[in-house]
Amino acid sequence: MTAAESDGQAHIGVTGLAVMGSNIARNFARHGYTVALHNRTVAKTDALLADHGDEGTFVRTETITGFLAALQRPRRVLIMVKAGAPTDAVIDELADAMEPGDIIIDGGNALYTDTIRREKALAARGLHFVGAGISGGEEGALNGPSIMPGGPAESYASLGPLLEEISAHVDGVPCCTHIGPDGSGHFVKMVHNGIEYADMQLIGEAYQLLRDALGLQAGAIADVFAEWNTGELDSYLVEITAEVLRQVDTETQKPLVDIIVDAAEQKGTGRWTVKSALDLGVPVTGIAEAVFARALSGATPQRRAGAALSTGTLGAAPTDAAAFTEDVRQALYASKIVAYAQGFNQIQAGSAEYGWNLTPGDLATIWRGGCIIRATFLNRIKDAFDADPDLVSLLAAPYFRAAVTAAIDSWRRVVVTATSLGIPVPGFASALAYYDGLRTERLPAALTQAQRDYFGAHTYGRIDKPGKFHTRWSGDRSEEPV
Ligand code: NBP
Repeated sequence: MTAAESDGQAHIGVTGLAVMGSNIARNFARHGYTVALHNRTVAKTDALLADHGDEGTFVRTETITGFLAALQRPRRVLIMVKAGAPTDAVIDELADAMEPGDIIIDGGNALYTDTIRREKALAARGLHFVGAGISGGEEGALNGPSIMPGGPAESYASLGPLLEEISAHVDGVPCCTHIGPDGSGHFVKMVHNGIEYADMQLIGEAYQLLRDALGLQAGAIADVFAEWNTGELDSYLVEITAEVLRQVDTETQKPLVDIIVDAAEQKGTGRWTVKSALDLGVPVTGIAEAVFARALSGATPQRRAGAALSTGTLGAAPTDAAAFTEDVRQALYASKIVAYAQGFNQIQAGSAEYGWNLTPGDLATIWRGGCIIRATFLNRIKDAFDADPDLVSLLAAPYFRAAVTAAIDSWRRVVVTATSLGIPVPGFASALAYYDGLRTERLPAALTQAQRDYFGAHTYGRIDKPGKFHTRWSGDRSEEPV
């Protein structure tokens, strides 16, 4: 049903009606909300109405003035346009025509520092700006995404019920909650995407090990992933991996995965996560390895040059396929726990840096449904943070500690086997190195500190007394307190 323009009856407006915006607008309408529609190119608005206008009550508008006039006050406008300059352009146009108390929601994949900047500028004009991370892609947008809204708590009172209603629900709990102030929603969405990169890389390594160490075909590997999806690895990404591996190319009759070019692309949120982690000083090695592994896959000239490089003497392939498959499953699970532990550490560090006061357990809750990294084990993460809201590492929580203890021997065997067969497993290996790094009582960082003091007088601490010290390396080598 299409209502007439300019009657101020729409509960919410959506501007930007490409894949995501259209589906979210339909999702609102299906939940009984009247939705004002706007898109720079009006043909998209009309296409949406022609195809889905009967799914609820929509208000067709052509101009920003008409769009805003169609909304109840305070106005709630969701922007779903391309991140970056297009988002700024739309915000500027809206803000000029909106009134204090109105709410602008950016549901795009904005960089969180842009969101901080925009929130500050709009708050100065009396407008509420909500940077909302939305995960779940096209399908989630229509049927229930995971929504991570940041911004003023005041605006959430008016906006939250709508967002919670259209979000995914798990055990009756919405996959949407107020994350925190200004850029926190987009920050959390960014780290979510980073974890997604790590998860996909680890799954890719498991696939490659089953393919190259055991010589399994895609269909057989699909069966393994389907089986894994019935246990502690139960997750959307493992589920779709089985489906993808089963897909046969209609032209060649070969597994589709064997036909697709092995160069992974990226849109940038993984890179943002790693850049932010570098600034915050948080070791997110799993995410970084995943971003670099994609870059390596696309480094065509270097890979061409590398094709002729020596393997050295390779080890023998595993003889017990079932045992090796179970080892890979354990390695995947343990590495995944590390990736999440690192991601949650980044969220805690971001929260401290920006004073957001985030609640990690809430994030585990809203990631259980709707989003790409939805997984059964997020319940365990939520339990861990419920038991200890200040948990410094997931790896220290009793459940995960026990899970990794059960997996550790398999994990080491997999990394050793992969290395001896010349199969690259940067995700598995770096996760194990991180784990061993946390465990090791004396790291070589003491030597690093001494070297830094030697060439740069950067000083060091001592294990036996407080304070900072410098050794006169180029003098008599006596030590002085600093
Ligand atoms: P796109 O990211 O492809 O953006 C297309 C939309 O942006 C169209 O409505 C287009 O209008 C509008 N637009 C552009 Br481009 N420049 C504009 C400008 N200067 N002024 C006004 N409108 C402009 O759409 P999408 O894939 O639906 O994604 C929307 C947002 O959601 C993005 O920020 C994306 O990163 C984020 N996101 C996407 C996914 C996903 O799975 N695709 C998931 C989660 C979040 P036009 O029709 O007139 O060209």
